[in-house]
Amino acid sequence: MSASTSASARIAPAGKPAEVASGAKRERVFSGIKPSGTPTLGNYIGAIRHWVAEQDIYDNIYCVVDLHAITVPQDPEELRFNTRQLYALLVASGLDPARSAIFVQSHMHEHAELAWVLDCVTPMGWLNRMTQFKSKAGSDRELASAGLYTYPVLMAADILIYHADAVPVGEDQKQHVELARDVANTFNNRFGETFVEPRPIVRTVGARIMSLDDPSKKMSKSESENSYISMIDEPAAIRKKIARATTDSERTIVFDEKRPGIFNLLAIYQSLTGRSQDAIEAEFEGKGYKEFKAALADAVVETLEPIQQRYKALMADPDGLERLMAEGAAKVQPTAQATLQTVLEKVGLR
Ligand code: ATP
Ligand code: LTN
Repeated sequence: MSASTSASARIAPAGKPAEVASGAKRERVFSGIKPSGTPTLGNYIGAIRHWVAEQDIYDNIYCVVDLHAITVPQDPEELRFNTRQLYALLVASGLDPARSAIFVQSHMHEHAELAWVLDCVTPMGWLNRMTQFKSKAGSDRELASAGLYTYPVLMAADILIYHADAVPVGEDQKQHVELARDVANTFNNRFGETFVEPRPIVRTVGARIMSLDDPSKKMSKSESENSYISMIDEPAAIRKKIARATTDSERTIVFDEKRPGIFNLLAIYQSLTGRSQDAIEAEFEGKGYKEFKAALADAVVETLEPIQQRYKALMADPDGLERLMAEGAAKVQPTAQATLQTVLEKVGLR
């Protein structure tokens, strides 16, 4: 049996098979997001909004990856809160628990078990090349956790355990998805066809939203508050952060990659309005940064306000939220269990 046909039943809600009208199987996508802080506009533009928009195209699995969050120190209370907050924000953004399986990684012990087996077939040389480890490990690499080092293998387990065909991510995660592909290939060569080799899906516009105060760095929820817009920032905070965002001393509002501050703000505007670069440049011809920043702030507020309202309603019903999380895990559990069992047998552990 080929890897793709050995994938167990498609993950689809009861009564809604994950098949398109033509009868063809939908491709399965898997992606994850860390509860390492409040998600940012970068997470929304680079990842979440695509997941939402493409729910009817794919067979979808989305995961709040709390095991990945603890690869760097987290306050336990904050982590518990951030996991629920992130789950609620995914649903509030439009990920629909009826059309997508949405669950919390640590609720599925199979991921960590598969990761151990995959750790044992992954050469250290591959991990040494991962650029995220280099940037997250800080100045003293000897002090970084072993979990941070093997992080991409756990990510490979997340993806491979569900036989995902594709992984929609921001630019920074492309290298990790390629590693997952290599790990799948290595395992298949050694033990026989088991895993699908997944491919990354990276969008060109908005795949890498940069920090507001240092446009040479990725906008990140683990950095200082003024560097990012969080998905729950109030309109006044959004306007203030955009007004303070780094630009340059030139005057024209044009897409010029050599001017990273204004380029980044224009990229955000382009992502949120869906307009072409030419149309945006024409809109702001002869206008100043102040007018452009006000228009950008309006676009951000307009995007986030309805999400924030739904988010508040979800957070006001903690039992309902727990129920959604449990149902999400129950949906994916049979597939994860079946894959792990197959792997244990192939390796000789069963
Ligand atoms: P941290 O900042 O804590 O390291 P992160 O936001 O980079 O976390 P995740 O929350 O796991 O990492 O990312 C979820 C998704 O959001 C990934 O697909 C990632 O590529 C995407 N993403 C994160 N930051 C950006 C950004 N600034 N621009 C575009 N996409 C992003
Ligand atoms: N490493 C990713 C989060 C992540 C993920 C995954 C993404 C963990 N497991 C599986 C896609 C598929 C990050 O840091 N953004």
